[in-house]
Amino acid sequence: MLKSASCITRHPLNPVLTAKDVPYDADLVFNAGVIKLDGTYYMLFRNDYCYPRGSQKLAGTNIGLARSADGVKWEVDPEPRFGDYWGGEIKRLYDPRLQVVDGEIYICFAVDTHHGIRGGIARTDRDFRTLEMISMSAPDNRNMVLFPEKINGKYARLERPFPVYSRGYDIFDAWYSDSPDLKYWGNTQLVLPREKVPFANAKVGPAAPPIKTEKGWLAAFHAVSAVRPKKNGWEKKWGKEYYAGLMLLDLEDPTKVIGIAEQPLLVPEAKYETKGGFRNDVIFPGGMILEDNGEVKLYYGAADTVECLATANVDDLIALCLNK
Ligand code: BMA
Repeated sequence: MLKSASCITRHPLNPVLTAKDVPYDADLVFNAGVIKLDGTYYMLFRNDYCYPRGSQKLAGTNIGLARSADGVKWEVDPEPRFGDYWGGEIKRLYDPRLQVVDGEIYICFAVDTHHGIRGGIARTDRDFRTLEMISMSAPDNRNMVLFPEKINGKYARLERPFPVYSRGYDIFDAWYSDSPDLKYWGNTQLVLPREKVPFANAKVGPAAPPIKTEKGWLAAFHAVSAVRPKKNGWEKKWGKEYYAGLMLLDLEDPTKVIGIAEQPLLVPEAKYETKGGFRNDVIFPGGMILEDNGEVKLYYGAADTVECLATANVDDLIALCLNK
């Protein structure tokens, strides 16, 4: 039986954001990106809404903005931030991940298009009003996250291309690419192959954008196991479990894994992770913040339905990666 690491604590006010906190049509509020700017926390969250509201008939996806003074209690803006009608080639944007590099705010999205799923990188302003798409990967690729600074003069990202022919059913890995300008990406290298993660029998890929520590880049990843399909959520045949994993990457060369926690960081255990959601037993981190006192706030989508927070000490997380 897998268990969550003992060094991480779920926040007692979990879930910290749900559809009830959203003043417009909202049903599943999850897989958010979070950053802290001048003492204020900003969250962009995915909102899958139903029509009629609460009907379990999914009607669309948009991206909402929430703000917080303490990272726990959130206030949602009156309107969704980025709409769900894109026209043309793009069908929808979802699973936003936020990062600040050289003072600019970037959002990585999964982008469903008429010709495959692509990883998009966009720039926004400090009010999160504008969206300038800078680059879109070739399909299929998603779960893209940016490192918080250039490494050896290049922007750097982790990503999860998903090859459907060559690796076997749903076996995907985490990769690295870098870029001089966020537009042209190359130097693509394998970072975390699925077989290196003992608790995943299916895909692994990036989750929250990495944070910098003295010992290396601390990077949360998602790790998926295929299990017997079960019906205890909205979806009739949901047969996967999603865990949060953790690894430490070399500061100078982030394609080098210094350590991988042999046990998952978070395993679905709490009621809001295991019962009555859209897809139960899913934990998907999208934001990680390192506070000055060494506390790490990890934000994660639970059961594809609500947004949660767990906290840990950064040294404990590093020790976990080194299996100490
Ligand atoms: C993935 C994505 C995520 C989601 C996960 C679990 O394929 O769609 O957004 O959280 O599945 O349903």
